[in-house]
Formats: sequence, structure tokens, C-alpha cells
Amino acid sequence: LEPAYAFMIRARLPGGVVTPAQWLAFDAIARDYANGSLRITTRQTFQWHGVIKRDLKATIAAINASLADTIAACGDVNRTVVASANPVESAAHAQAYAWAKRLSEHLLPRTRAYHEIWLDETPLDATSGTGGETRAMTRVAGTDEVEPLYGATYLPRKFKIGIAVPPTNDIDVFAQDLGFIAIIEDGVLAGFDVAIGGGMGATHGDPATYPRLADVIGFVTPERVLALAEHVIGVQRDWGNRAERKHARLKYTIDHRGLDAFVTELERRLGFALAPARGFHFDHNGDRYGWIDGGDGRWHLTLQVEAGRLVDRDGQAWLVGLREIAAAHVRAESALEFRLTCNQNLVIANVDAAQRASIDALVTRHGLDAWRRGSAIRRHAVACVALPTCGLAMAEAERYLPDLLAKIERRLDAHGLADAPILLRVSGCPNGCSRPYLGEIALIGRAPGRYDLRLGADFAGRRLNRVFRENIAEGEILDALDILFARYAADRAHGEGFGDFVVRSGILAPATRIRSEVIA
Ligand code: SRM
Ligand code: SF4
Repeated sequence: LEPAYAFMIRARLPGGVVTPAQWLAFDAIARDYANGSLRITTRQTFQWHGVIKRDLKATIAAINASLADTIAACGDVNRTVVASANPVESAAHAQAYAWAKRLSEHLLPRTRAYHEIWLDETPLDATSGTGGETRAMTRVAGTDEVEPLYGATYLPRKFKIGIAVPPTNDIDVFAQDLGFIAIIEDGVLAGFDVAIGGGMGATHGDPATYPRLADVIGFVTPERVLALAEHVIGVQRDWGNRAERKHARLKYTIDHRGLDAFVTELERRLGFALAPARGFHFDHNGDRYGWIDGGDGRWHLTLQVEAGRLVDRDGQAWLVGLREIAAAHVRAESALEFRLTCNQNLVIANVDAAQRASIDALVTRHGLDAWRRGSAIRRHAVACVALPTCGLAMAEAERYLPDLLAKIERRLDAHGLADAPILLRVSGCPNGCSRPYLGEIALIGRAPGRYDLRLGADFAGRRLNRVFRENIAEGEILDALDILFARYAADRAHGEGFGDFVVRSGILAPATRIRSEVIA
């Protein structure tokens, strides 16, 4: 008898948009095949944990039956493309979402292996050509398949793309390998400022690995977006380090070869020079809770989901409540949609004014209004999955967050800072899945119960934090924060964020900020 191996499955949901019918299907998968929870990730998709090996095929088939898939949600290819979930700028958001979907589809691997293995598609006849493809193609060894972009050996490492719509940087665009920053002029999408070379992952004790913010390299019009993405990926495919996996991400390629050399090669392949960046301003990288008027008769409700974990617990029937909302809107064939955010939260979007009251009632009845009750620091906290499912975790993150927050809240309260919106991010290891290097306060796991305490990022994703204390336990973390909170309460300037205060007051020197003069 085989052991009951359990797996995690991640969907590819470009832009994080889920229809009510898909919601019902995903919720059923969580209950039928997984551990009864839906986990919103920091790349605005769902993960199902605890899928037993023998159920993998049925689970993937069920995801496909709901018109979603899991292709390229992992692997050394372009991953799920994220896009600003901010519904305030509804026209701009719709365009950002459309581009996220297009990029995601365009950059998918072409292999049919996924369909053959998981969906019982008849294998390709090894003697027949696939036809129709005019670009240069590379045959995949042992088959007649071609991968026009990824070639026979795919990319040296994972690749991530995000689209941000200023002034909200809710996707942390400077943490992406390739970031597009929407430039909206007179309500129309003029194009995108382009940033390359962001990434978070590092390894403890290895200074050759580090988090890095993306560099802004220019501006492209919408019709050049696909070519630009293809060629940035192409240069990384050809120049990226395939000998040392820890140095294989685009950020290292850029630092090893030089940004200028990279851009020169990119422009050579594109056949045109990038226009100068137009400039942008980000004021925030968090989510805004409660109802927001889209300005076009539609309303959007952002709910806080602690560490992205949607699960029914005592006094909190979140999945039940969301299932009821989804079912009602499938029946009504309404335009409502669910949007997952990169801060692990959930937006119930595109709601007609007349539907608000019934949604409010369900939200309240099922305890989905956590944002009304929590402190400011709780509302914005992000934690990666870590233990028990993540094989790379060195310390707790998601499961520790509620406890940690309660203890930090007590310290903040004591200094009259209960309302201070401070960005806390916790990761169970230095891979940085909660993008902790962009937290005003961040804990990065070293060992069970021990973390590096990092401080000093801003609250807009433009400046990395720095190590304040290494490898310390909870008591030392809370004591250190207590002293800093006292200073912050006494000396902060009006409206000054905690991370900015830490830097201004010289507690820590500022770490890297994005390199560009065009940022307001
Ligand atoms: Fe991540 C690996 C979870 C976003 C950097 N990440 C993992 C794995 C798959 C562990 C593994 O390889 O065995 C984790 C699965 C844990 C579990 O039990 O579910 C995992 N990463 C997550 C999620 C679920 C965190 C969350 O709590 O939401 C996020 C899923 C994203 C998605 O939907 O695709 C997640 N991971 C990120 C991000 C944030 C982002 O992309 O905006 C980062 C930092 C950005 C970056 O890539 O630089 C990130 N994950 C990593 C790394 C380090 C990569 C590096 O360059 O060093 C690893 C390890 C690796 O790739 O070898 C990793
Ligand atoms: Fe796992 Fe580390 Fe990512 Fe947390 S940061 S989910 S511990 S790989």
C-alpha cells in the first residue's frame, strides 16, 4: 500500500479574476479533494493543500472543467501574470486585467504534455508536424513538439510579470522580474513604463543572493507589450545562469551583465529603442477595505482574509458565506466577480447598487467583515504559508501570524499606536514568498521560533528594508519593537509611516530605493 502522499495544487488565474461559477467549482474542489480550505496566494491565485496523490488527476480535471487551469502556475516559465486588483480606477483596471490575461496566454508553454498527462488528451503523433508556427522553433528532445519561446530547456528559473495601475502598487511591481506600470493619459491607457529585474529570494548566509528592486528602463505603447515581454524573457533564457540555480533569476543576469548591456541587447532584438519612461507615482501597496464606488454605477467590496486562508472555523463560516454569495449571483447571472489580491485579500467586484444590501447581510452573518474589527497593522499583514505544508519552511508564518499580531497589537496599544497602519510581513524562510523585504516590519524565519527582524521599507513598495537584528526569538523581537514604537509615538512627523521614521531617525540606513529619476 502506498503512503498517502499529499500535494499542493496552484491555479493559474491571470489578474486574479474568478467568476461566481468558478468560485463554486473551486470551493467544491477544496471540500472534495483538499483540506477544506482555499488559500489566496501573494500572486492572486488559489492554492489547494492536502490533495492526496490518487486525487491529483480528478482535481486538475475539475479545475479545467471550471475553465481555469494550472499550466505554468509553477516551473521555469512565465508564471501567473498579476495585475492591480484596485477597482477604483475601473477602466484602467479592466485594461490592466486584459493585458494580464493576454500576456499569460501568449507566454504559455506550447507543449501538450499537460493535456496528455492530466486530461487524457491523445498524445501527439511523433511523426507529424504541428504546423502553423512561423517563428523560430526549437524541437523538444524525443518528441515532435516545438517551444517557440522556451526552447528545449525552458528558462533558467521561474519568471514573474505584474501590471500595476498607479497610484496603487498592490502587486509590488518592483518585486517582479518584469513589471508594467500603466500610464493613463486622459482616461486612456497610453502604454506602460517598464521595470525589469525585481525579485525577493535570498539564502541565509550567502551574500551573493539578495532581494532586488526592478529598474525602470523605459516606456512602451500597448502594441509593443507582447514583443517586449517575449524579448526580455528571450534574453534571460539565453543569458541567464544555468550552472548555479541560486543565481539564475533575471535580477542576477542583470547585475552580472550590467543593466546597460541587457537593455542594449533587448533593444537589438526588439529592433527599436525604448522611449524614456513617462513617470508615475505610487502612494500605497496595500488594499483598501470596505465598499468603493467604481464611479460607473458598480461597487466593489474588499474583504480582509488573514494570510489568505479561506476556511470555516468556529464563529467564522467564510466559505459558507462566500458560497452563498456566489450561488446567488450564478442564479441571477449577474456581472459580479471575485478578484483575489496580491495582499492575499478578496474583492467582491462589479456589484450593482441594488445588490449591496444582500451582500452586506451575508458578509456580516458569516463574519467576513474582519477588516471592521482588526487593528490597522492586522489589516495589512501578509504571511506566507510556511509550516506545515511548505517543505522549505524554517519557521512558522501563516499559523503564527494571529498570535504574533495580538502581541504586537498590545505593544502598539500601550504607545497609543493602535491606529498606525504599519506594513508587517512574515516569511518562514528567506525565499520571501510574502515579499517580506518590502515590509516596514518583517520577520524572516531562521529556525523554529527564530527570525531575522528587518525594518525600514516604505508602504508603497519602493524601498527595501534592512536587517535590524539577526536570528532572534519572539521575546527579543517584541522588546526591540516596543522601544521603537515608543520612539515612533513620540517623534514621528505628521503622517509619517513607521518605515520612513526608522530611516529618517537614523535607526537604520536606508536600503535600496528604486533607481529612476522619473518617480515622483
Ligand atoms: Fe513562493 C517556493 C509559496 C509567492 C519566492 N513558494 C515556494 C513553494 C512552492 C515551496 C517549494 O518550492 O517547495 C511554497 C509552497 C508553500 C505551500 O505549502 O503552499 C511557496 N510562494 C508561495 C505562496 C503560496 C506564498 C503565499 O503565502 O501566498 C505564493 C504563491 C504565488 C503564486 O500564486 O504563484 C508565493 N514566492 C512568492 C513570491 C511573491 C511574488 O511572486 O510576488 C516570491 C518572491 C518573489 C520572487 O520570486 O523573487 C516567492 N517561492 C519563492 C522562492 C525563491 C525564489 C528565488 O528566486 O530565490 C521559492 C524557492 C524556489 O523557487 O526555489 C519559492
Ligand atoms: Fe515556504 Fe519560504 Fe515561501 Fe514561506 S517563504 S512559503 S517558508 S518557501
